[in-house]
Amino acid sequence: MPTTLFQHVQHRHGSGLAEVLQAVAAAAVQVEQALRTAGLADVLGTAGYENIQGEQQQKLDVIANEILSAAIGKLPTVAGLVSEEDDAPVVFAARPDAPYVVLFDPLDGSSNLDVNVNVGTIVSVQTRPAGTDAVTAALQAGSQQTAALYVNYGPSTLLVYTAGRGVHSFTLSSSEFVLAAEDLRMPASGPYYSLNEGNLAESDPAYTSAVAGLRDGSLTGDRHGSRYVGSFIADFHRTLLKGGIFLYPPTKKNPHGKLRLLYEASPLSFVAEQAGGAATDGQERILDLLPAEPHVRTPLVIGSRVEVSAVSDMLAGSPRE
Ligand code: AHM
Ligand code: MG
Repeated sequence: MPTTLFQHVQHRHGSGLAEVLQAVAAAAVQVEQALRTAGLADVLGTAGYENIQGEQQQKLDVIANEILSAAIGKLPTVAGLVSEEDDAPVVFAARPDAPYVVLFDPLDGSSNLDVNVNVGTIVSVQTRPAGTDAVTAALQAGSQQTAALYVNYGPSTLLVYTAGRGVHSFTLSSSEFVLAAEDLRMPASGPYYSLNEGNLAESDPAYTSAVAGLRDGSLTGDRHGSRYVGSFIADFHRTLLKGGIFLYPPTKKNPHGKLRLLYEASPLSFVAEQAGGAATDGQERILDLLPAEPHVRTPLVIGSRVEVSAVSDMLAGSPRE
């Protein structure tokens, strides 16, 4: 009998967390169904309004947000949630003492949907310290995360999670995620660098030097090829399995980087570290950053230990925004 996500999490981390991750997984199955028939159901394209971060919401962003928010909102163990698509955290006033808060990007990379490229759902689970409210609990450092999870909607739909004891991968088989691989390890170094090279001209020159060094082999001793999908989950998942490095530097347009700390950078940094990789904002470990507000952004350098360490050394002397 294949092992389900619920069984795996329950066995290793107990029923409380298993119920939360299972609710997310069940919501992801619904999102996957919406994505699979998107071209037929008139749900591609923009919804006609922007989220609080000034980005065009796609119709499927809105649909995925509703599906995840409803599933998580039903859990008696969840005190509040933070979604990329909501202006403010949602606090469940009826259960201020519930143990968990859940932070998520319902559909990351959604601007790629019209061209049928992989998209993802990214989730972070924090435990509420006794005596704190849900918003304070949501604003803890990433090092305090109880669990991190992402779903990669692609040729196969995969769910990858960590709750601090390794990284495990599940494949969607009809309506259930079943265990595909336990204890994934990110190679110590790998063949690819991944970033939007169009942004380099308006980034810190130290990033240009680091990328040149990755390309010509002078940074780590190995030459790196280029891979960039422009959908974070697709670029991260490749980096997890094959090794290498993903970078989203600060730019003129996004002086603090583009990716959001709490529900993009932080959960994937937890996964990366649990798989033997590393993640930094160029100066500090991502998991040590303390968010000032729910939608805060961060520069991100994430991937194999060798590449992240070499790029960090190169960035160490560069000025901070
Ligand atoms: P989104 O959360 O609005 O979808 O934006 C995040 C996405 C990531 O998936 C991806 O890594 C990045 O934006 C790509 O940005 P760019 O198009 O600037 O390269
Ligand atoms: Mg996103």
